Amino acid sequence: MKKSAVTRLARFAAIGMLSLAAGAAQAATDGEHPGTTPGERAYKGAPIPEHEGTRDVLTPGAPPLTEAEFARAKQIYFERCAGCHGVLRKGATGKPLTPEITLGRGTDYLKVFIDFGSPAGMPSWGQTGALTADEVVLMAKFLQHEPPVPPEFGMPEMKSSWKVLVDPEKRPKKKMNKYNLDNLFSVTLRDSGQIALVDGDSKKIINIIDTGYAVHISRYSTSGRYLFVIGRDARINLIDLWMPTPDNVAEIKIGLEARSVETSKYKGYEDKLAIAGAYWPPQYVIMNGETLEPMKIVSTRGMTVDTQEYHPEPRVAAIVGSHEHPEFIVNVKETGKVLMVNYKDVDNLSVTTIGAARFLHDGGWDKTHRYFLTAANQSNKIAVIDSKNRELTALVDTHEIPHPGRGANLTDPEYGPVWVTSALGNADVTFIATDPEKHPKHAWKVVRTLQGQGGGSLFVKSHPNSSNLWVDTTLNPNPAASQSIAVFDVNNPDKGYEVLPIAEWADIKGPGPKRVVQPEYNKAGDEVWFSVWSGKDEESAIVIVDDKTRKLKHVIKDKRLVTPTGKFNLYNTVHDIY
Ligand code: DHE
Repeated sequence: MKKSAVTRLARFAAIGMLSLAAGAAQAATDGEHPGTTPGERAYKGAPIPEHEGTRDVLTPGAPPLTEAEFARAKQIYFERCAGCHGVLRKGATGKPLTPEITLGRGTDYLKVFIDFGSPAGMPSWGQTGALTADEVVLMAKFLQHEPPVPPEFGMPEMKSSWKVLVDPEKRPKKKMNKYNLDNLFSVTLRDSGQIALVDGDSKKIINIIDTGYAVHISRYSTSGRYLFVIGRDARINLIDLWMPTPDNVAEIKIGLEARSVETSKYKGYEDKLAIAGAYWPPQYVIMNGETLEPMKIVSTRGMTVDTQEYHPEPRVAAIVGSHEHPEFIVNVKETGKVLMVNYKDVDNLSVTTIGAARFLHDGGWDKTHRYFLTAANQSNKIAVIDSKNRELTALVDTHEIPHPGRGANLTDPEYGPVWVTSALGNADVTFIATDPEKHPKHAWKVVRTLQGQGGGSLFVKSHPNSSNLWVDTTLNPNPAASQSIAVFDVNNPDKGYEVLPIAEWADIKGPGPKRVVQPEYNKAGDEVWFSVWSGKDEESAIVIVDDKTRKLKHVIKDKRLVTPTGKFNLYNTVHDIY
């Protein structure tokens, strides 16, 4: 077949959301392979924004595809596969799928693989009905062609997407509302591409604000005045919390796909700068903290920490703002490198590159805010980065797929200050000692491993004013676990956990997975908020538990709360309290 470069400015058809309900509906025959639950499929195959203007190439020797078939296969790939295999199919948490591999395997082999998946975590797309038999064959053919390459997204594209909706000089000079902003919650409404601003005191929704597609996380400026929200489509919204009704004042797209945003926390730079990291193109962008004006774009392409091979698509994962230096600390997933980006001179950035371990994902600070503990989740390690001395302090081995979110800090009765993570791949709740001064013998070692309700955990949380450690099991295949929360007494960790029936307390009628996700404290540390995350067209809720009594305190239900997932309390997020 002659090589014809088929260049299209085709837009992807609007990509249907991979709603959790669809994931749950596929639950039927996951028996083919344990460990890849509908929830995990929804998690790893989360909605991917449309990628416009890819350069499509039909490859000699690969099975012929019509233009329409190629476009359909491309959409399925971005929607279901790119999260694990990467946009360029070079491999990430999933294996590489480039033509020099796939052409040799051929259609029949690839078909079986897509249909039945693998125990290593590749979902059984055919058997579970996520893909029809024809779509399985289509994908087996598509994977033998060169991967369509989305365009780069540089300064011209960013500037054309950048809007200042309210000029800084026209914004309020003082707070124009009566809300207790310290106890504000920004709630991700994932599948509606919005956030709900909720008053933590009254539990009332203050505003529902349009943000990016498949919105992901929120972070605040250090003064607590501004809220930054990033969508998976790499759109960032800047929200002014001083307005009579807080709302958008600026927005920008910093790529085609992204997950992380953070602001400058070092003294003298408060509210000055923001940073966002993209999955595609693989890059980070430093912006003006008041207007989102893009100032500096830096690609993360480069060599992997272990084999020192070039990787064309190292995606930017978690980003934290250093308290020790004017620096952003940037996780680069596929190369396994942590970049300490010094923003003192944005035009001449100095960056310290620390080799950690591949597949860096999420993470958070120890209680002193000096050490950044972050999961290299598909390497089953936690990297400990010393933000003061700018070095790798330790690589701590854990079991399958640690997933901390930002983790939880607490004082273990025997080992002193510890940072805790749970895991996607098992029931481990892992305590890593974090005090090299008073507990040098234990520092940076796993000192305690409790057993939670099971695998499929995404987030843990505690609070300095609490004696509880909360562990979700959002993606566990057993609804009894995915619809409840486990809570440990930090003063008596070996006593085991209590299970609270959070989804039952929400009292949501009708179908839907009702997954309980991400505990988040209020400012006082006496309430814990949980999302009860159901399908896009089903009812969801936020359940609030009294931290002392562990009894139900309040349920927020509102038809505007569409697929609530992450919740970010202003005071705790600004001060890195978890
Ligand atoms: Fe997230 C944090 C990436 C799927 C809810 N998620 C993060 C971070 C990264 C990330 C890199 C850390 C950001 C930071 O701290 O700067 N998430 C990804 C993915 O690549 C993945 C696996 C699949 C995808 O394609 O997006 C993914 N994430 C999900 C979900 O399906 C979740 C459960 C529901 C949703 O809203 O999409 C989800 N991720 C979250 C939440 C946080 C997060 C709530 C922030 C936790 C916190 O407390 O800071």
